[in-house]
Amino acid sequence: MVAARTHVKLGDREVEGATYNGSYAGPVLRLKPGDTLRMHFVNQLPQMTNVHFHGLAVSPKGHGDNSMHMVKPGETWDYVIPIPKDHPPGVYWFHTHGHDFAERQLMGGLSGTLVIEGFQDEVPVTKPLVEHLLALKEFSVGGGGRLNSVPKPLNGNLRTLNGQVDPEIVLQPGETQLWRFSGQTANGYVRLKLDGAKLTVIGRDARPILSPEVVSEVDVGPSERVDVLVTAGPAGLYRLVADKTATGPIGDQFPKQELALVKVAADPSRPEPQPLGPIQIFAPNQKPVPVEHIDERRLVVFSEDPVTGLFFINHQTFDPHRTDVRVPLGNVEEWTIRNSSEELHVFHIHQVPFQVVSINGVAQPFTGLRDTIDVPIHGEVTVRLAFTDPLIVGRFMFHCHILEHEDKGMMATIEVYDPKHPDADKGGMIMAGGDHAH
Ligand SMILES: [Cu+2]
Repeated sequence: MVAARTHVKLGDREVEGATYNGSYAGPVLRLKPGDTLRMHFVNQLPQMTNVHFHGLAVSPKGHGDNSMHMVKPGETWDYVIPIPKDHPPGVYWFHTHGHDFAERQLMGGLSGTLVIEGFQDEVPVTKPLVEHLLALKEFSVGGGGRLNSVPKPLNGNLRTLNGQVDPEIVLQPGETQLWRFSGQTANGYVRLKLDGAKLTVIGRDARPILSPEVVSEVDVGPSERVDVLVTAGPAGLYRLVADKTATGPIGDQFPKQELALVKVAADPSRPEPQPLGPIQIFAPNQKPVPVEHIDERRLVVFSEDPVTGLFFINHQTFDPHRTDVRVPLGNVEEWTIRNSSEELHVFHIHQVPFQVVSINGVAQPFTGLRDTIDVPIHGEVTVRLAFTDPLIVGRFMFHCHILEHEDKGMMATIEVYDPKHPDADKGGMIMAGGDHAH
């Protein structure tokens, strides 16, 4: 997979992007549990970059999902990611995780969708349905589309679906399709709405949710994935839009924009749509985190300084050489993420899916594990994390997934160590180098 500067056509705009294999929407990787992903990565960009595999519960060490390792311009790196046999299936994604330029590199195009097959087996009613993978991306047209321009103002951002401006999606009257959105935006919230139709949310962050929700709109925040069932009404043209939304008084504004034209028309060449049966879910990995004992409780405070433009976790900006949290393997922990600012933040931790226990003190029913969660303005979210899988031993990060915030400091490091072998491997602390640096 080659990261390079690329001329990209977005609708009628010609921009200079940064892409994987020349494609603004990025390649789609399809894997099965038990597979090993081997990626020979070539950095032809004029700056450092790397690849993070968002949401995967895999090793953060060495050539694994090692976001600490930077690939310098002109260098290569071989990612080897064994996917456990019992890894939850679903939609994941991969993207640049270079600090402090992740925002502009991702806006330039550096991301793609990664599917671990098997979701349709866990939600059998979806098996015969047409599946669309729909990557939401945004491009800053304000900076003239240049790779290194800081992507402001957000108001000028162009949101695309699979790298296309206002593409067409076709269904037959009465047909139900599985639309699998991934929020591959750097900062942007997308409030999805489809003319005259309800959306049935059946999955979040790769996994099926245990109680599907029928909604008239659904927010897909930065890095979140949402699987929805859409049933077409009578023949006609409909609009899928990103409705107006905002992230708070000092946050970002997102104006309404059309995302796709949805064309409903009979198609005699395809089978007649059948009514959808009951939604049953068989997801063996969708279990709450066991709570016989909580080994540690931690407070993670997201704050910012509007004067300096810096963003903090527990009053510090990111330092890759500092280890902020050390967790012995085997711990089950409860973290309270507090937002003491006037805008939304999105908590994400690498390697470890978590259970959302409460939001602003209100207990949350268990509907499924997540790898991202919005933290409300001046509010807090408590999550429960099981650091019990020996595979995740090593150093990795947790951060706000609004990449502007991450780049400006809102990221911290965590080390999960094996108390039986505390010095066996510090894991992942390689900040530069190529094939010969290990
Ligand atoms: Cu944030």
